[in-house]
Amino acid sequence: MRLTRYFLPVLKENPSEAQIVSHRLMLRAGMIKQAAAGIYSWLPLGFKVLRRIEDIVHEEQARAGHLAMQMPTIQSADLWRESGRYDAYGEEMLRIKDRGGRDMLFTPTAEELVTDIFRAHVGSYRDLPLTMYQIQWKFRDEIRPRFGVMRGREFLMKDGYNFDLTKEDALHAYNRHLVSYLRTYERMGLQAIPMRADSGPIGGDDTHEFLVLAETGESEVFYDSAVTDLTFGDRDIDYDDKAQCAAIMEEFTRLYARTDETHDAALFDQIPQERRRTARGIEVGQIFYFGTKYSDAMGATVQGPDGKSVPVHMGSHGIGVSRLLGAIIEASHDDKGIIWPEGVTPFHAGIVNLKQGDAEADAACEALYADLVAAGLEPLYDDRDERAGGKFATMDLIGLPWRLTVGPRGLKNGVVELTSRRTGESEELPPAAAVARLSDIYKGIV
Ligand code: P5A
Repeated sequence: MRLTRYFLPVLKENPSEAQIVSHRLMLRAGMIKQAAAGIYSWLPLGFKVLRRIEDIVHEEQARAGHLAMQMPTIQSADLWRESGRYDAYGEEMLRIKDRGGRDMLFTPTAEELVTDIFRAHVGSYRDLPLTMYQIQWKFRDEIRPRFGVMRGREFLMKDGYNFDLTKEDALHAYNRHLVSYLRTYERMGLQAIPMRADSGPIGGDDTHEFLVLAETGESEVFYDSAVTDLTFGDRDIDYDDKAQCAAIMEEFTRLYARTDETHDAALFDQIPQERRRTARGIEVGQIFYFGTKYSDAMGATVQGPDGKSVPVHMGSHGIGVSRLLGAIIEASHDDKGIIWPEGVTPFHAGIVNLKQGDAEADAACEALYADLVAAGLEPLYDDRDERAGGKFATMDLIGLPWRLTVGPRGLKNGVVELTSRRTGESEELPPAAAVARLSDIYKGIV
């Protein structure tokens, strides 16, 4: 992409309405624009990152054997009356009437709708286990929408639902989700710690939230500092292997890590003092096992191996897809702007032409651009007729992890400069070597 053809409405000044750095940077980098309180338009740069996050979520869900599907945003109130949540959900639910006077709503979550699909089509234990998920816009009329995409009213969620014959199978689905989420967040350059939490309006007793530690986080958390030493890394996972998933679950939830809702001061005090941590975190996901809560209420049963009809065991599992942009920026920025992890960056590298209009510099940039594209990478070429300082400031603000700087002086020696956004370190390389280096960096990511 060439910057002169792109839509990147960067702001020079700090927007006064933004209280936290991720909100400020998303507005300044021209990623989002508020449409109404807690409701945002996603401009091209923001939308690109959103898509990258969705892609990672889809890939990891597929790996875990979960099936992608899509349910509508507008639902009939009738299903929600069956589960009892139409009244219970309260003011957070956006209620709508259609022209026939029928009660409708904008989905805040989709346990009822997916259970309705299940009961219509599945009758036998032989069709289990089944996990379906979607990535879909949700609406929750939050009392205090704030911090940009972090607490929106309209927000994008990955929501998955498992159906199993037994509690044991459903707990395997729970563990499988935990494992797949650990992988998902690590690919985005995040450490998200599973913490014991409260289930709220979704229900059930077993639930973990995934928290990214950040001073601006809305949740107060208590944990044993040893949990931050755990990394998922590049493990070979067989998602059907119950014992393997259970072992990983145990490894990542053994140590004390809880949100304030489930905090137990007496237990916490048993951790050696130097490892006790109280901090703040951003909730980027939550998994639930709620047994037969919805299948009982809505009559979602299957015939078991003995011919008897039994309600299915269920759980639901969410990832805050749009919130993740905020969480990633909170975790990865400096005073110049965003620093995207390679896994989610909107463009893989920026090309800065120090002397636009100079025949040699222009030709070198065009050649670099073509070579990067041929290597399967997506560059953003700043081809504006602007001074170098302004170009660098834009690249730093929008946070591409790698920058190639091309100017007449370097070209005279046959080199361009490759700079890491994270460390600020630069290296002079012949253009072909720079392309090879970037291909190498993105191997396994692109
Ligand atoms: C699980 C999937 C559920 O709704 N039902 C379907 C379950 N869980 S949840 O914890 O309530 O939401 C899942 C994730 O969505 C994000 N989230 C939000 N993101 C932005 N703005 C909001 N107002 C908002 N509310 C929830 C969180 O990341 C949460 O973990």
